[in-house]
Amino acid sequence: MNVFVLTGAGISAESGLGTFRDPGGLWRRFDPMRLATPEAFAEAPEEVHAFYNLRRQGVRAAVPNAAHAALARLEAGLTARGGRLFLCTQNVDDLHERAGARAVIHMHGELMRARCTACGAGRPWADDLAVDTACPACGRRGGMRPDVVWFGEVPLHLDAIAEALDDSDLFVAIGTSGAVYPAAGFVARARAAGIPTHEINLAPSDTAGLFMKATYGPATQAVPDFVD
Ligand code: BV8
Repeated sequence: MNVFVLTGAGISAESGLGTFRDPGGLWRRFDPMRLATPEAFAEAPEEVHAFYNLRRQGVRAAVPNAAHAALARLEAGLTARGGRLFLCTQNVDDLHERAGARAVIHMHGELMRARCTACGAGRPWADDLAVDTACPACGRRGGMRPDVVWFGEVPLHLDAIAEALDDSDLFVAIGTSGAVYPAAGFVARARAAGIPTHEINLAPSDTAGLFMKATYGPATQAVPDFVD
C-alpha cells in the first residue's frame, strides 16, 4: 500500500514550535511579506536573518513528539510490507528526521540548511546567519540565506510529489490549514484521481470539505491512533 502524507506546522505544535495562522501564530505576529519573500531578504537581510536565527534556535530546542514518531513507525511498517510512505512536509524543521523518518520531502526547504545566493552552494547549517557570513564554498559575503522556500518562490520536488500523489492509495493531510498553495491543492488532485482522502487536524482546515474522512484532535493523540 502506498500512502502519501502531507504535514504542516500543526504536527510540530506540541513540540513547542509555533504554527503560522493559529492565534499567536508566526504570521499573526510577523508579516510574512516582510520576512518570508525574496524581496524582503533583498531589502532587510539582517531582519530576515534575525527571524530565521530565532526559529532555528527554537527547532534546536524542540524535540519530536508522538505524532512524528508514529509517522516514522508507519514508514517502517509500510516499507517492511513492500509498500511506501511518501512523507511530504511543508515544515522547515527537522523533527520528522529526528523522530526516525528515513525519507522526508521538504517542499518548503529546510531551516537547518543554508544556501549561497552567489554560487548556489547549499549545506547543513545549525548556526546563526548574518549579512557578513562568508559562503564556505565561494567565500563571498552578503549572499548566505536560509535554504527555505519563500512566498513567490517555487516549492521543491514538485514533479516527484505529483508522481507519488498520483501513485498513492491514500492521501492524508496532518496539521495543515490548507491555506498555502500548491500544497493546499494536493487534496483536490487526489480526489480527482479517485484516491481516498483523510484530514487529521486540530480543527477543520480551509479545505476540509474536500476530505472524505476527518479526525479532529491534537496530533499527538490522533496520529498514533490513526497509525497504530
Ligand atoms: C508559489 C517556508 C508559484 C518558510 C512557507 C502572491 C504572490 C506570490 C505567490 C502567491 C500570491 N498569492 C498566492 C500565492 C501563492 C502562495 C500562497 O499560497 N499564498 C497563500 C498565503 C495565499 N504560495 C507561494 O508563494 C508558494 N510558491 O506559489 O510559487 C508556483 C507554484 C507551483 C508551481 C510553479 C510556481 C510558496 C509557498 C511557500 C511559502 N513558504 N514557509 C518559512 O517557514 O518561514 S509558508 C508557511 O505556510 C509554512 O511553510 C507552512 O508550513 C505553510 C502552511 O502553513 P501550515 O503548515 O498549514 O500552518 P498553519 O499555521 O497555516 O496551520 C496549522 C494547522 O495546524 C491549523 O489548521 C491548526 O488547526 C493545526 N494545528 C494546530 N495545533 C495542532 C494542529 N493540528 C494538530 N495538532 C495540533 N496540536
